[in-house]
Amino acid sequence: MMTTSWHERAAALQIDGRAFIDGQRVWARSEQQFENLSPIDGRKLGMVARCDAADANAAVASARLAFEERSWAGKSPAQRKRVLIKFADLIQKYGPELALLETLDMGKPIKYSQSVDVGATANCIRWYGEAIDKIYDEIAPTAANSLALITREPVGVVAAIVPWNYPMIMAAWKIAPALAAGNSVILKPSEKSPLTALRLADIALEAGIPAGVFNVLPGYGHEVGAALALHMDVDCIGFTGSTRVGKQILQMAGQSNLKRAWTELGGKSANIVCADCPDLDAAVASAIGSIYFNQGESCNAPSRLFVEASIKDRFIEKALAMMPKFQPGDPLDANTVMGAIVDATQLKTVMGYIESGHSDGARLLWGGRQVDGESGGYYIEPTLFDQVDSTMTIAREEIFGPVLSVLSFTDLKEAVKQANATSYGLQAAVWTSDISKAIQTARALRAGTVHVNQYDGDDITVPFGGYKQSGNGRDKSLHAFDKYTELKTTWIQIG
Ligand code: TXE
Repeated sequence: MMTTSWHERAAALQIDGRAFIDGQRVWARSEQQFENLSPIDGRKLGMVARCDAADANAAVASARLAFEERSWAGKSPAQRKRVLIKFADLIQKYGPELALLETLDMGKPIKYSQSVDVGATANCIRWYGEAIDKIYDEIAPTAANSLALITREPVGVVAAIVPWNYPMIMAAWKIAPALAAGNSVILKPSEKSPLTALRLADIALEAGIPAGVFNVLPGYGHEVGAALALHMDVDCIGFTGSTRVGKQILQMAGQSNLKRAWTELGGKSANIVCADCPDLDAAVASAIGSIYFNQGESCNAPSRLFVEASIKDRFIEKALAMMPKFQPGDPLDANTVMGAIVDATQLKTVMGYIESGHSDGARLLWGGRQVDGESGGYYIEPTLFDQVDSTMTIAREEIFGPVLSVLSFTDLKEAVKQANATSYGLQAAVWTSDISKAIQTARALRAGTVHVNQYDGDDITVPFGGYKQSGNGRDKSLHAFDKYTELKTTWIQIG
């Protein structure tokens, strides 16, 4: 029996662009809408509610009421655990639909929407659900005539503002620990990729999350996003996006009620391959696979490759042999491994950086051109520049596209110094057979995550976040609870 192609499923898909407030799908109070186009071929996916301050007020009021009435925070840890596990199970049940929406919205290959994004989203929500009745509070070692309890309490109403590169995963990293801790949550997806966030709201309600506890407000950042960041009744904001907007978020938190503000921002991660690399083929496969995964639209993409001069020619030769595999293709084709750039703006930004690589004197070894999709859309060849130096724009600024800059070094200390010399500090890697060199280099690299002889270390159990202007706080792991809870000390007089 012929399976229905993803194109046929897309054609049959019904898109609901309404917001989700107080347990119901509603259009914006202003009745304003925006057109949601797919980067695959520019097709119109549907109209989406363009929420603004009035909708933010309604969502915050509903979230606050739910929190005050303790319809969620008042449930036992075991009850909240069961609901979040059910939420995760339903995400997997609706996985194919969610994967299709994600690919249509932002252009990533359906192969990965299915095999990475759906699973990572469900696993994140399940993991935090399972953690709820495993985390204990404390009793402090105080004098015998008193009892001091140290307890974690939900912070209250949490706003989560997320980007377009991994819409569901970035949302799950925020809403899962926030909901697990008993908060009410308002999610603002990127205007470039609102659809899966809206479907997650429907699914959360089906799982048993009470009305008001989880709301989704699609719309523009400077409108409904800013309304949430400035809102006097939002207690905490979790933001993932550009460093530029992250700075605005922190300012708005200060201008309003000094809400807790946590930011996961940009990156320009360095991948350092020494001549004594234990497996050169593995280093090449990792470097190339990691930068072109998700069209290079990953904040932790290893976009600066430092290769020791004595092995650089061999490295480059092996890398060039891999490049054809990442030629962009139809994201709805199950064999495609690199899809569309999210929109015309991002395509123009990336092409601008490629132009600067030429003008700064870097040597283009592969790609560098826009590719026309069969019926429009936004595609760029996997691009590799050699003879890059750290003064060049493509070595200093985050491109957020399929562009790799190759630099060479003879002195590892100098390579580490250059690796640390950007405003970012999200991730880094070092490849060497010498364990002492690996540990010393990992300690010297100013980054929130350092990989040794790999780049794809990833697990919900480890914290994710950056040094310097890559943000503050951490997503994932039990450490994420620190962002969405308050610590309370309760003294009790004894006798
Ligand atoms: O970011 P933007 P984008 C970074 C990535 C890149 C950027 C790409 O490195 O720099 O994010 O995502 C909303 N008030 N990361 O272009 O423009 C906007 O609507 C309130 C790092 O989407 O910053 C969207 O929902 N909100 C990360 C969100 O902010 C505003 C992983 C992000 O938009 C706003 C993923 C405003 N004034 C991407 N303006 C990591 N480090 O983990 C915009 N928004």
